[in-house]
Amino acid sequence: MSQQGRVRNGALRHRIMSAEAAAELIQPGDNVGMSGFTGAGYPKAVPGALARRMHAAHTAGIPFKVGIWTGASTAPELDGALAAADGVELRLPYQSDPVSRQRINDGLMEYIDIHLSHVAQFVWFGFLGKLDVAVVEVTAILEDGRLVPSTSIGNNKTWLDLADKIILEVNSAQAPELEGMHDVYYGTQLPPHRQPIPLVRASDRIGEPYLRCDAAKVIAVVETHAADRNTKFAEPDDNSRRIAGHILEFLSHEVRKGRLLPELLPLQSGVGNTANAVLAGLEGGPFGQLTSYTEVLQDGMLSLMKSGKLAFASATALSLSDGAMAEFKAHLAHYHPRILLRPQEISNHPELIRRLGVIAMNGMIEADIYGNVNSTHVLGTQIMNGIGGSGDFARNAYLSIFMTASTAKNGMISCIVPMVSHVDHTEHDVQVIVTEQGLADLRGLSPKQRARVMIENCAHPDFRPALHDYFRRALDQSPGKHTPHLLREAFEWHLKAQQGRRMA
Ligand code: 0RQ
Repeated sequence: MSQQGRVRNGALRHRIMSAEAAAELIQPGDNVGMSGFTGAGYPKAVPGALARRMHAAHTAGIPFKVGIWTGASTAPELDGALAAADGVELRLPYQSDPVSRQRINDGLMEYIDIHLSHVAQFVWFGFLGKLDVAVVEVTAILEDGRLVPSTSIGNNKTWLDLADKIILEVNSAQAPELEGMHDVYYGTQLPPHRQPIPLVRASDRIGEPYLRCDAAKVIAVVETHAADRNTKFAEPDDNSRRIAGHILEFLSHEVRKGRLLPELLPLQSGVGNTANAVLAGLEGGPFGQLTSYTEVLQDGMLSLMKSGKLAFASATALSLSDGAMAEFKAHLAHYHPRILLRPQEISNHPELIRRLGVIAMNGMIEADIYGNVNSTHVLGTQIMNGIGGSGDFARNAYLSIFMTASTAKNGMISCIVPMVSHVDHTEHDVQVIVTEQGLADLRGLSPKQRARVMIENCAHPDFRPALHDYFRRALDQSPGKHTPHLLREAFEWHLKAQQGRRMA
């Protein structure tokens, strides 16, 4: 398709301009809703032009910052460039950019880490203030002004509906065949008028393949030709392979017990190398006709689909390495009918996750002996990425599994601790914890029963004696015997780690 062929609406063709000219239309103090979800479908040109404008303003002594709202993480061209330009007053929801992370942890940038399913409705409810500008990447603009979405949908529907002004980036590097792979649901109402969402299988189509867009609000159209972030994955290491093995064994056990069918239930998988290794493990596993109801479709899912093990995947983003994207483009006829991309308020919707009975598998920083999970903060105060969609899935899943290697920082830090230094998922939302050491099935266990299983099955042997000793003394000395703790000691555990001293 020619670039001309991608902007098929006559009126919008007249609004084509450079990224620099489009960035001039964003004002200091604006809240800007940008497309993008885990490095897929983010605008490639306007953020950089905006960052250059901010640099120039700052050099002239003029303050220039905006609020940046997205679907989830983006890429250096967006988050990295704007953070480096000191141009972000407040960022939400999930991000994983090293420059932004540093600025947030240095106290130079505000960050609101909210559940991904909450973002759209919080904006509709008016909880986050006014959305001034939407900057949204699309694959094409149809003659009637509707938009063919890109490799992610994220919060784009909400940004387009609610922003005063819209800037569209039309990216001719995105495969034109993405057309038809999206399902944009327009039936969401505000309470008290909400109706059930009519989705009962991961593969159900409930909406439209296009994003609606009021052409009168479009102030600029920018043409780009740039690939998404190359989300590379490492070959699974020993720890990831062992974690994957424990999960597969557990799922097989659940099938034998009659608590899962051989095709399991729709899978959700978090981001990162461990999650990717678990998916790779499923490829060699006994299960077939799998489905996925997830937010991110990454390399592992695509190869599961290629091998025929995964029959269908619903997500909000196609977040692939360059190699996997080439495979996807080369075999579009195979993948097209097997994948649907939806707005994140639907991919992560608690009602749907509960109804479908999703099996959620997410990474974590640490878990405590009672099963509380920290997904976001290193040693209690430093943000790593954010909660992302892990909470949407964990609380509402049929089975909620969290995984990590048992130690971090070359074995210096135990990822199983007496009390988490920050809590994202409470013990009530966590059923299974897995490390390379083993798996703790916490279902039906009281806190004290959980503690013993967590230490024996999941903690690294180097740290087991210290954890057993803590638990024994807590049982003896804690004023409450339901969830025994030695409060000062629980926090000293993390202080020692902060000081680089080994806890055991
Ligand atoms: O630090 O990068 O400086 O070496 O944390 O750890 O082992 O590389 O783990 O890539 O699987 O990510 C929780 C961050 C795990 C991820 C998290 C240090 C470790 C390293 C990363 P370095 P690994 P992974 C769907 C679901 C929240 C969002 C989510 C995440 C770095 O899974 O962001 O689940 N989850 N979304 O050294 C000190 C510990 C540590 C530690 C690890 N106990 N103490 N440092 N680290 N454990 C996707 C979306 O929602 C979009």
